[in-house]
Amino acid sequence: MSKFRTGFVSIIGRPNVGKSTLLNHLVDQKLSIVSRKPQTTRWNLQGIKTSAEAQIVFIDTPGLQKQPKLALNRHMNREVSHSLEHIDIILFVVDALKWNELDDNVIDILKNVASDKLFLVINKVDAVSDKNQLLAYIDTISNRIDFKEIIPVSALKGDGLEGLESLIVRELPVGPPHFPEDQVTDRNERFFAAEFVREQLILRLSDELPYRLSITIDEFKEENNIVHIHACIWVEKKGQKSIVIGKEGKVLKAVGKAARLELEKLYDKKVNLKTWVKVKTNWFDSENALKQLGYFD
Ligand SMILES: Nc1nc2c(ncn2[C@@H]2O[C@H](COP(=O)(O)OP(=O)(O)O)[C@@H](O)[C@H]2O)c(=O)[nH]1
Ligand SMILES: [Mg+2]
Repeated sequence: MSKFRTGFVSIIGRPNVGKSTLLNHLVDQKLSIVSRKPQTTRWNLQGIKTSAEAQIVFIDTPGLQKQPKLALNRHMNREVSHSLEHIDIILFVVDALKWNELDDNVIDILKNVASDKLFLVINKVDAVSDKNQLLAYIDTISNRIDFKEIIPVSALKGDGLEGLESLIVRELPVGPPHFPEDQVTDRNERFFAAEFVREQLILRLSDELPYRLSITIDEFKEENNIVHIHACIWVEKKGQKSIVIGKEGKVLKAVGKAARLELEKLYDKKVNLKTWVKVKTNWFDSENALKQLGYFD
């Protein structure tokens, strides 16, 4: 136990590079919701992995947002800045195939971080056929900023993750664990109820609408081994309400069913999930409404 290592590892990058997929595979559990659409992750989320030799607390963060004019986007960028405080290692995740100006913005932020804390994680290498191209890509990035380690991985397939983990453990300070060994996250069951409902909406609704949704959990109680959940879906306009409900309630029904199945897996209990849709005008650009919807807890 004397050589036990413990530390915090933040996962940073622009939207869609695979940060949440990486967190889920590193902790062997689906905690963070994943989609091909930006803005899927809105909150920092800790995933805790404890082994005989170390406890690593991974922090998944929202993708860095450009020009944060809206209060919601400002909130997401604040989450990213917080995740850089009191951190032992930062994983800067990039997509092996695509670089864009948002990656440049992430580099600007990371320039203030000591390079011995910085790992460059090149994700989605499963999708790269020309490995020489990959080497050139890595070269270009490492000419711009120094990294302690550079690790190509496929978060989706799990390739390279064991190596990544052992490099991380090597860098962590010696110290006792911060969390009980069976704890996998800092978030409570309520949080996942809201997130898993939001994930199903993101998957089913066309591109713009998911950004206009937020979920609150108005009731959460366990009785006779069944978890009873009341989830409210907040939209900003009446028209959006009918889209979320769908013809004859089809969309909402499908969302409720799929989210329930995911939650039953996570909790390992039966779930009774009820959903409502309500309108709150312009919620995503009001600090006050964001507070009411739980964004500053
Ligand atoms: N081919 C491939 N796709 C991936 C990989 N990791 C993530 N993705 C996909 O990239 C998209 C964005 O993933 P997500 O984890 O939500 O990215 P985030 O916005 O950075 O958290 C999803 O469609 C994932 O399935 C990978 O290693 N290989
Ligand atoms: Mg994410």
